Amino acid sequence: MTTRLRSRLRRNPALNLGFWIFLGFLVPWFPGSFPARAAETLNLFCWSEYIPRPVIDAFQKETGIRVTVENYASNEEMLAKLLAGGGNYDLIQPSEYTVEALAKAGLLLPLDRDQLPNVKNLDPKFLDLAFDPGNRFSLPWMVGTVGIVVNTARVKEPVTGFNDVFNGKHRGRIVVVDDSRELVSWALATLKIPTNDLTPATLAKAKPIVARWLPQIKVFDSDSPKTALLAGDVDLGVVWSGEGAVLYRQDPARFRWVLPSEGSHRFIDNLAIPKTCQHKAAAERFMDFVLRPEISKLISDAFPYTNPNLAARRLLTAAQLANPASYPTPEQEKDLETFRDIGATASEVDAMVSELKSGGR
Ligand code: SPD
Repeated sequence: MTTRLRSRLRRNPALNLGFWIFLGFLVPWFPGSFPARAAETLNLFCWSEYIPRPVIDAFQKETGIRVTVENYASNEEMLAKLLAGGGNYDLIQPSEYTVEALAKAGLLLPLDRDQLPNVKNLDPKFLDLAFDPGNRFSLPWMVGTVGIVVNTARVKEPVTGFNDVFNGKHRGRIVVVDDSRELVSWALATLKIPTNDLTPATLAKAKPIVARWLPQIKVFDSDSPKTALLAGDVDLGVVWSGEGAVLYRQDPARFRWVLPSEGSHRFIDNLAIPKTCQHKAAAERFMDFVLRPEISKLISDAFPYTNPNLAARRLLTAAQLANPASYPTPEQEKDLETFRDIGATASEVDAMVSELKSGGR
């Protein structure tokens, strides 16, 4: 070392390697006194009431990755925000038909299976389905149905299907999820039209039925439709199965779960990485983290949908597995259809329901 360099180091300790080693030794003893390296981030964009806070906290603690969460209440809301840009979302939670639409439009990143060893825990029954062959872009989060919750203390007559809910006797005493595609699919079911046979012609047939039903509904709520039922504000609900399962768990004598006799469908909600993702490694790390059996069990404890993770399901109690809203019988499962992407008709469905809701004919 030249004499000039040695004297520069003496005058400017920041240039001295020994100084940095010493600083590195001090930092763990005085946390907070030194500026931290910017933490890695993961921006989640997910359905409300679907990812328990303790799961996010455990992930943050283990990985040091800072997680932000923004919620949505429908696939359509998520799509609109995603396409508008600016959200910086790293991981989204689309249902099957929305995975299909996003993948077709080239808006999802392919998953790196080497980063996802816990895929082995998933039930093959929920993998490699038509909406995402080979699960190139998505992995199942939770699976569910849409069914009827009856408050048996208030409704004494038998309720077996949509026609009983919307027969006019329960006007102003009904809560439903606020989802246009759902509403239209229920109307199609009463007409015995297959749920994916959605064209302008079948939509026109569903229209008068939806128009007759809408004024009977008191509450539209996709986030927490159980709340109106629990509060006694309504007597009947057409809700996500996980919501029905929470009510059944709370008071099985009071809240009955019914899969509509006209037909129901099965949704498969997934995790997927949008093309605009900025933190792919963190997104895949989260995906694999939630596929651990003990983490996935926490999700089932909080939000009792059908868990597609077989290893996690082995950790559930007999009572959890016997909840009729969480786990339909094999007999019931046989008849469950799954939504497919319906392309441009989707906006017609939305437009029709919005128009009817605002009093149009
Ligand atoms: N609170 C989570 C609700 C998830 C519902 N996803 C269902 C989509 C049906 N099209």
